[in-house]
Amino acid sequence: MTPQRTAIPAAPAPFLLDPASAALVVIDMQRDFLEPGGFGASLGNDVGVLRRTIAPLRRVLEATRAAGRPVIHTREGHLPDLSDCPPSKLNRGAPSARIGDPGPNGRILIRGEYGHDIIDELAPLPGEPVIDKPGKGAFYGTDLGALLAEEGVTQLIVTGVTTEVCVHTTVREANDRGFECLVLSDCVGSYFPEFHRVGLAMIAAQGGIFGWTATSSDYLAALDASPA
Ligand code: TIU
Repeated sequence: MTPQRTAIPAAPAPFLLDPASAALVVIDMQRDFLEPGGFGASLGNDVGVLRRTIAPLRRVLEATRAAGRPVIHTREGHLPDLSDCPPSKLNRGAPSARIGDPGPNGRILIRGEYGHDIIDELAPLPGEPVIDKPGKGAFYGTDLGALLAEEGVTQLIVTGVTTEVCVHTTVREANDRGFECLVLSDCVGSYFPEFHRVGLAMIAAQGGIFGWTATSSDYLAALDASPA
């Protein structure tokens, strides 16, 4: 049977949503990136600029849950003994605190610490998968690919932070694995407005070289219009 698809206005062309094959991916909406004293702040960033993503993402999360479609959360972080953190990542740059150092929300970017977890506003529901990843991409070193295959997912609705780092890396990984990725422009954010703008443009350039971009309101309207 041909799947029922709903066209979402998108760049560079409409995205044909097949709700039965789509999953929402929420990338790294962790205190470590969005709240003071965490990894993002240690790198010298103004973490407050990411907060505009929270309200639209919450609406997307609730609507996707209500439509009965899978929601997958990811978290970037490392084991307490740092055995999964390559020295190249640990020693890079001149941050105010390094991965594993103590901070106000616990050790920076370490699994199990308060700062590593997802912000309260977007907390996963019981049963929603949370993929812990050591890298920027959500496929590298995780079982995300197997999980999506099990669920019959071929389309990813991509949200989270940051646009040009973990969102981009994940979209590139997913695109090479054959997934159709729709990135929701107001539900992704960067510490750098210019990187955000260009990061989105890069996804949709050259006929959609990595995927599509659309607003969350256009995604929500399509979800509403889709057959149950
Ligand atoms: N620094 C930065 O912009 N991002 C990251 O290190 N990780 C994610 O994007 N999640």
